[in-house]
Amino acid sequence: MKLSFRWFGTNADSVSLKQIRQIPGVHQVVATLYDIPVGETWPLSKILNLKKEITAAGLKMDVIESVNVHEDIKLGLPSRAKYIKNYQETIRNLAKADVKVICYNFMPIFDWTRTSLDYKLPDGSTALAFQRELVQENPQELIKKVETNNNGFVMPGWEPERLAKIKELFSAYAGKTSADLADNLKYFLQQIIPVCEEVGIKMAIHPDDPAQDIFGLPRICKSENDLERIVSMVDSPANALTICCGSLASNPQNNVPHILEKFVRKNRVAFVHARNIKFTSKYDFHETSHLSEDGDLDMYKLMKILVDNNFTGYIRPDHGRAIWDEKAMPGYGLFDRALAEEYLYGLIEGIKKSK
Ligand SMILES: [Mn+2]
Repeated sequence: MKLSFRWFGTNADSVSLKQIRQIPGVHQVVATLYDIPVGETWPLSKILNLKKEITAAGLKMDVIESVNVHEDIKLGLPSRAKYIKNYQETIRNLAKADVKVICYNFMPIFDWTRTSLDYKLPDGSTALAFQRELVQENPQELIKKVETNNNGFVMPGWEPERLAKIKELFSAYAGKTSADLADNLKYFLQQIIPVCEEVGIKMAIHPDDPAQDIFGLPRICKSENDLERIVSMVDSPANALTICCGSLASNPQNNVPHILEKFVRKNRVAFVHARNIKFTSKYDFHETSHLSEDGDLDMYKLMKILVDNNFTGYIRPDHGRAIWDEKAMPGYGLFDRALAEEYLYGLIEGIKKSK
């Protein structure tokens, strides 16, 4: 199992590669190219430059998160042909840079959604939080809130170009059902998984975050049954999952350890996001430190499943709290995520050595 750290690039991230290199036990950067419009092919030269930068810092770039999927693919529009062709090309280019895993998601319009980016915890730190009643009707309020609370960083999935088109996108999804969205995912996977098999890359779909319905949009990656349906759409180890523990836990019906174990045993987990959350009501929650004692997930249990099943894929801490007055993109500061890395490392070493 390889510990990794998400990094948005020199111009977009407050954390440097040098700092990541100094987190004990971390040798992998989960990287992205932030400046390429969704749907365009990632140019090989840019990918190789990114790899060069990361390698020069003494780190590896086996995982990319995310290569976003164009809305026309999710909507199943005729124009998807062009975007799928670009996606196939991007997969081939990433393989040329020895990338092994591509994390992506298939959520309509929004990437991850929270209703607060600075929820105060008793120790004075802040975390991301979610209140279900705020995502039922009009998304404009929430968009305004996210735009004014992002510490000046552009957050993944909340790019201004994307948000500007929100009304248009909502009308494009009007009348679309979960079954339509699932058909479009299946079609997409049928087109790209053969390319992945050919070049040795695994696609790892990220669950809907939160794993609940928002704004009446179809969502198809929220539960054990959803994940089962997705892995069977194309029966190949290249059609894999990102088990984001915190995302899946946000659906109170999900038994996260059971889900993790099930799909690890099927060899369909390529990437794990470790994150802890705490429920404040049936559907509302806030994120916490990664410790079992701070949240509702037992992190020891999750790590034990990975160690016991000889998981050889990649794992990273997910969102961290804002602590020690750090100014960073909400959820993606250095300090709390570095603490999480050491906690995960300690759990993994302890479990391995007590065998
Ligand atoms: Mn995640």
